[in-house]
Amino acid sequence: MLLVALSGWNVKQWVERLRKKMPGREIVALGEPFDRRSVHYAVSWKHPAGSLANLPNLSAIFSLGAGVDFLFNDDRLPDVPIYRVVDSDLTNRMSEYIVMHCLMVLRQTRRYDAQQREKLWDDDRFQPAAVDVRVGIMGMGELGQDAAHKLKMMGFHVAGWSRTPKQIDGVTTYSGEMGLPEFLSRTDILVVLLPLTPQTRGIIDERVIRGLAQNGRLGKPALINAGRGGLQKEADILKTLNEGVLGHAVLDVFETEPLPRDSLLWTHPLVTVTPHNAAMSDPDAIGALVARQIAKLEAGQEPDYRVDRVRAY
Ligand code: NDP
Ligand code: OXD
Repeated sequence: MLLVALSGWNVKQWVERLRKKMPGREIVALGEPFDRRSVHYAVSWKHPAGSLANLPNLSAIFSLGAGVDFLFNDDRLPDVPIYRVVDSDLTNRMSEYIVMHCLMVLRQTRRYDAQQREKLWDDDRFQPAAVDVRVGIMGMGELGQDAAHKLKMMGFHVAGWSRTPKQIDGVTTYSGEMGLPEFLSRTDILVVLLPLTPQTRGIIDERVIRGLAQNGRLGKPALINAGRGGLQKEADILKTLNEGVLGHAVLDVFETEPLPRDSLLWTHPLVTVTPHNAAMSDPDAIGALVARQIAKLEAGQEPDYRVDRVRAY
């Protein structure tokens, strides 16, 4: 039996979707009556803490998202393998978001929107080209590497920062705490695609923002965070924007979601807010992935995209 344990998503729709992908399999939603001994697999998106405990025959948990930080908030999470989402549709959507916002920062669309509202024809029409601008990506995994590739195609100079060293064609790479200062100092647009772990929580702080290049063709550096809100210190982002250290922040994720109505980020002229939809997963693709993963397990093979519980991503 497959247990569907979700919060904030339409569980009925997910049960129906998964039943279509796996006809004949018993699928039950958390909240309905079921025999806890019959559950072999669970799918989760922000399941209520403790709800996956006491399932004696559970053999795997499938996250319905790429990020798995929510799972580790559950201190009664069963000690079984966890698999996450890696999906080309999701990856493409994230790269669309990153490339679009890098281009919008490059071409100063906020400035022209404001000028249009004022009916102002600006004679200072100079625009730097992508080849004049250095993008730095924190997190060079599935999403970071695809975004790097597509940004390079647009002409940007791209560097990446990760936990372990990497060699990626045409991308300058840095790793670890030691590599961070040099990576930041050559970055005009900082793109954050890290997972939220105990090591990365709060990493986008004043120190990191002040480390960004102040000598770039854009004038001030920009920040784009589409990883997780817990990576950023919003007070530090506001402070550095107000002090003129940071030129623009594009934020898809927030310390608290939904972003509270009284957050100063909503109305700040140098902040772009999107509602955690940089890369919404296509539910059908994710349902099909879960079905393929279970089929692999039952054929005696190891499913893909296993989460390392020690690294927590
Ligand atoms: P991956 O696990 O494939 O990549 C993670 C990258 O982060 C790796 O390069 C890893 O380094 C690096 N990393 C992890 N910890 C550290 C650290 N302490 N220091 C430096 N680098 C570190 O993840 P994905 O690319 O698939 O996804 C990234 C995140 O994007 C997800 O965890 C999720 O939070 C977020 N996301 C957001 C969405 C949205 O709509 N806003 C949608 C989907 C995902 P190494 O390569 O050395 O292991
Ligand atoms: C994810 C997300 O992690 O949508 O998949 O944030």
